[in-house]
Amino acid sequence: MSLATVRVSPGFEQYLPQEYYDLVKDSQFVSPRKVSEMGSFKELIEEHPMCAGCAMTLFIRTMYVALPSPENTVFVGTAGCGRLVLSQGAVPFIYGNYGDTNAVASGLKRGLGIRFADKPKDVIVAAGDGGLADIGFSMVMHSWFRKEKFTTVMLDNEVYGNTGGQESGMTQKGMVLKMAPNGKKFEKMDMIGLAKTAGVAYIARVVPTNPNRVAATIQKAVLIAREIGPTFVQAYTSCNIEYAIPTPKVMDDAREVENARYQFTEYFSDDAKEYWDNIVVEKRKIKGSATVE
Ligand SMILES: Cc1ncc(C[n+]2csc(CCOP(=O)(O)OP(=O)(O)O)c2C)c(N)n1
Ligand code: SF4
Repeated sequence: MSLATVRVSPGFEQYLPQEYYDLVKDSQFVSPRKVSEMGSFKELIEEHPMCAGCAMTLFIRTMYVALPSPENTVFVGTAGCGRLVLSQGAVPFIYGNYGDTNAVASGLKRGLGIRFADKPKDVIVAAGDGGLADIGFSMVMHSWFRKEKFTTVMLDNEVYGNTGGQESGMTQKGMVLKMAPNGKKFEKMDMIGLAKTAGVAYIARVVPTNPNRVAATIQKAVLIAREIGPTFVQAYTSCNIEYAIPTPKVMDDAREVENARYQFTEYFSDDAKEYWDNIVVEKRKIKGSATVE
């Protein structure tokens, strides 16, 4: 998609639903928006069929607001709860078979690079922990080892939520779930350690307790993937249904988990760090310049 696709042809404004009009006139398609402005402009996602209070929706919504160039972004998702939101967003979405996301994204990113050599196209895989750490594990690892330039976002609810509560590799040891009644026997997988081993350029672990931090993390991940190499964001997005978290307590749970074992962590490879430091310096220069207002 390009901005020309969403722009309203002159004379057609009166025939468009207000919703669409708002999207093309007052959304992040038009200008970059801040998380604090969420709710004051037409977002790229509005309604979704996920469970009330699901933290994954908050995370995905924040991710949408953070996109550096939504009109030049394609999401790749798969079976699992996240695609229920992603397939309804105003950003192109491709459904990879369960487990295939990172292979699909590899081909897509390379193809877009050939077709649109003159402008960057961002590809983001967003899928569950089951889709990425279990069934898609080999595709994920090989896309990292091959240094494919796209972002992988793990929506880590530590369970197979969409299919009713099986344990995943990312479930904590000892956890009893509906379909793991004896408790999980193995440790939670260290995907961050594996990402480091595979040479991922930027890696972050984040909880949606701090939306500005989520947005900053996604922006870093997308921009570094654009220029340097693969990036990985592991996000705690609790499943209030399978973990029996009362809806009003979802954010309390997120804070508790964050404090106990899911602290914000980020890691840059040397070239990613150099690239990012330059971006920060350039941004400061623009802010400090008397001529740019
Ligand atoms: C090849 C294939 N195997 C299994 C399934 C069934 N399936 C659909 S969603 C899902 C689990 C999703 O769990 P996860 O990836 O952790 O995402 P969540 O729903 O928890 O967000 C499974 C096993 C499928 N659709 N395709
Ligand atoms: S099953 Fe869990 S992860 Fe899926 S939408 Fe419901 S609360 Fe969210």
